[in-house]
Amino acid sequence: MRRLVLVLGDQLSLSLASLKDCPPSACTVLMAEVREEAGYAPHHAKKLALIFSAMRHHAGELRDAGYAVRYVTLDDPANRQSLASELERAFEETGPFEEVVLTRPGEWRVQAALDALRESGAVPLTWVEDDRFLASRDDFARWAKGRKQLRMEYFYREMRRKTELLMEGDAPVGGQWNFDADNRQGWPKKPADRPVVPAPYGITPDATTEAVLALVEAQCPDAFGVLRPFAYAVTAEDAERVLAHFITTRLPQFGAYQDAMATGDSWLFHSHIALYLNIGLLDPLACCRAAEAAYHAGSAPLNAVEGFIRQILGWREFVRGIYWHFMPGYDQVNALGANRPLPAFYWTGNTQMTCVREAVRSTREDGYAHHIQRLMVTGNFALLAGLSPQAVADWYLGVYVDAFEWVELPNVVGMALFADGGQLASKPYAASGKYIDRMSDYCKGCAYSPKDTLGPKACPFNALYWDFLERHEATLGGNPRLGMIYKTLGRMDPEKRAATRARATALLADLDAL
Ligand code: FAD
Ligand code: DLZ
Ligand code: SF4
Repeated sequence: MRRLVLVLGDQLSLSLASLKDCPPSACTVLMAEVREEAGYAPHHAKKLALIFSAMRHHAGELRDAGYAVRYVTLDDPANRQSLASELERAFEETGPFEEVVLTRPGEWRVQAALDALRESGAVPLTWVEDDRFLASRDDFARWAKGRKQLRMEYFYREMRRKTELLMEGDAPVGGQWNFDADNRQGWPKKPADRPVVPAPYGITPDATTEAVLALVEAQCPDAFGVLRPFAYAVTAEDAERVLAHFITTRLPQFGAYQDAMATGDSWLFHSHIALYLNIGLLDPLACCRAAEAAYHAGSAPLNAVEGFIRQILGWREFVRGIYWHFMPGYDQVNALGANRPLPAFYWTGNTQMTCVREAVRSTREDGYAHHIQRLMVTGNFALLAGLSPQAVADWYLGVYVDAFEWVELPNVVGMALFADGGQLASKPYAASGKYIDRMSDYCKGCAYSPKDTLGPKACPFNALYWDFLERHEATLGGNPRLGMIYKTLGRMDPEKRAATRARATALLADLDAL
């Protein structure tokens, strides 16, 4: 039986579900670079290059494995420029096929478009589940059923038991599920106190990548961000090297400095592997096992290893579950009624706020900022300033090389903006400039002062923070996790409170001036 398999740009695993049980001799693989995918979000130029180059390398590996691969490039004049129309064209031109099989896509949008093609009768399409996740969509639905609240911590414990990662029988290694209390070191203010950060592991582009870089320059000249130098891995083999480099050089300090932020360096002790996990070049369980092995070998401490494993086994799987549980509709949530447009500095980095400028700088340069920059700087600012969740989500979906809606959307509307009203998080991650000052060295060189709330040089985060709490008191005031902070607000001198409100109103009236 001849099978046509469409392999998407984030399905670059040789063991992909739709290729299983089908000998290469009976299988034609279709891969297509299309404008619809290149244009549905304002993608970073490096993200376009990453996807196209990784797709081309993967096509080569599939051919080496014996598959017939029909590969359509972005600039092919016959390209109809959408996944559905390229699937239909391949079905007509290279058939006959008895079946067309697809591994379920990561995004609801793509699934809906291909379902519409199936329902039109043009292509006999069959879906198979994507088994590259440790919890299937059904597993998550079973776990979620009947629960009043969906909280990552409880999901994570089940995943630890299921995978037996860091377990001693029924108990977690070290007697605790979570070592976050040890993972909150800020970036030392004095240079002499700072740890040495290993340089990130870079890959020199080969001829295929160079051709793709030229293609992106020619075909997508207005793409956001800086394309060159390009040093990301585009093959599974090189992605494995990036992972191995992280495990030996960065993992030991990953925990301690996980939340720290440093001027000039967004990479710090993070792993920089989300992009590879999300397109199929790395396997999540293998990444967790590699970290666990480092702990057992005595080369990385438990707080670092548990923290790293929790991000992948816990957060990554949990947000995917949340996405499919609440889609469609989760992309339209707006529980706090936020509707301001995105200030231009999200794109340009042109702001006097050092923390935001730094986060946007690395975002523009590399399509990367680490989690706390995404959550507590650009995300926190968007939350406090009441920026439209949909505008903010569009930005995050475009600008990061690892951004795919199934992981981006819950992190943005659920974690950063509380726009889902608490379906993902138990409270908003709102913070004043004090938090950013504690965790970073940003404030020392900033035009604003983190210690002040009032006056032209006062950190904008401060007045916006109190104003946010006041504005949303009716919705958030009863949240037990915010009890202390609402008590402090209640005790604030009425004159100071009115002045803070006035300062916030003035800031909100002209965000672009910050
Ligand atoms: P590390 O800090 O080294 O963490 C290790 C791995 O854990 C990551 O590679 C990632 O796979 C996983 N991980 C960590 N935190 C999360 C999380 N909250 N959700 C899911 N997986 C997690 N991650 C994406 O992969 N794509 C996105 O589009 C994305 N958008 C985000 C938007 C916002 C507003 C926030 C707050 C977070 C977002 N994240 C996203 C999660 C996280 O910030 C990135 O996974 C991480 O910064 C990627 O860098 P890293 O590989 O160095 O991660
Ligand atoms: C992100 C992306 C881009 C930029 N381009 C393509 C493409 O041309 N062809 C393709 O098959 N996939 C691409 N992708 C990845 C898809 O957007 C991704 O598969 C869907 O969003 C489903 O997760
Ligand atoms: Fe950011 Fe405020 Fe610190 Fe400036 S003072 S870096 S705006 S937190």
